[in-house]
Amino acid sequence: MSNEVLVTCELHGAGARRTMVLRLNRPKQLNALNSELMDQLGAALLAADGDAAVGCIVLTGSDKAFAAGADIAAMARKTCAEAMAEPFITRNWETIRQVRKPVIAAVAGFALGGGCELAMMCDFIIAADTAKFGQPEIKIGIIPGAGGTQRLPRAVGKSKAMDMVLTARMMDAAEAERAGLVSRVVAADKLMEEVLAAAEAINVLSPASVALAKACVNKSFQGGLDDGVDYERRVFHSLFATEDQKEGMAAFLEKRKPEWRLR
Ligand code: DAK
Repeated sequence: MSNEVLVTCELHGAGARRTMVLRLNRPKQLNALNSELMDQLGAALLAADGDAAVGCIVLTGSDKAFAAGADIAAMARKTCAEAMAEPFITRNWETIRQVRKPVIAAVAGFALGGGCELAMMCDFIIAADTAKFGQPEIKIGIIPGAGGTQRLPRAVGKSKAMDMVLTARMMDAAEAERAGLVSRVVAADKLMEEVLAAAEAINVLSPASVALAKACVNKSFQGGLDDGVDYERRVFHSLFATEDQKEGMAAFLEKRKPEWRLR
């Protein structure tokens, strides 16, 4: 275990309740999400949620990437048995769902795969005009595994979700706003200013009504979601039994085109 800081925490604002900005910090890997980073993120989220001086939490990345997905190198050689037996990237992926305070995703650059899924687990997304969203897992022989097949259709409708999940194409910020995936798009150099202003507008409100309003809006999305995510997880794990998953991930890491073996 390294001592690298993979998530930085900065408190903004001056009122009774301030904004905690959590920034994903693996810039060389485009913030690819590994276990250590997700542990640090989970701990930072829970600490901010428990801190009475914090009103809102903002989750962000770099100018180039919010997060380009789960770390492919960390999972490329997993067997199906290992994926099923270990709490394989399920252990620390959904801590964000325990948070009662609003979490705003500030997305610039790539939000792909698990990165897009993480942004969708936030309460709303404000995007820079440079943002690109996608669920490209199909290109490496897997499927979305952190709720993408369940949350994306709820956000953008079935047709566009199918298009994204099956063709792996990316959606730019303008399309994401039209589709309802993001609440607003702003100029990249104004992203943090706009997001902090949105957070500040919430920070001055009653923390109880804010937490309950969040819980109620979330309730409208819950029907069937847990079953859907459980189902998706089983399917995701079982893909590690295929040769195509090994080939898809190996090809990415070796920077070549995959040769699908159809088994
Ligand atoms: N994993 C590991 N490394 C990554 C990465 C990733 N997802 N994305 C980028 N990198 C690394 C690249 O390998 C490269 O490393 P070096 O070669 O410099 O060592 C570095 O970041 C810069 O990337 P590129 O050179 O590729 O940069 P480009 O600008 O040319 O391209 C790109 C940017 C984002 C289009 C490209 O990097 C790309 O296609 N990245 C992969 C995107 C992807 O396939 N994402 C989905 C991964 S699968 C679950 C939870 C979560 C998940 C599943 C289950 N459970 C709870 C069960 C999630 C799965 C995924 O996200």
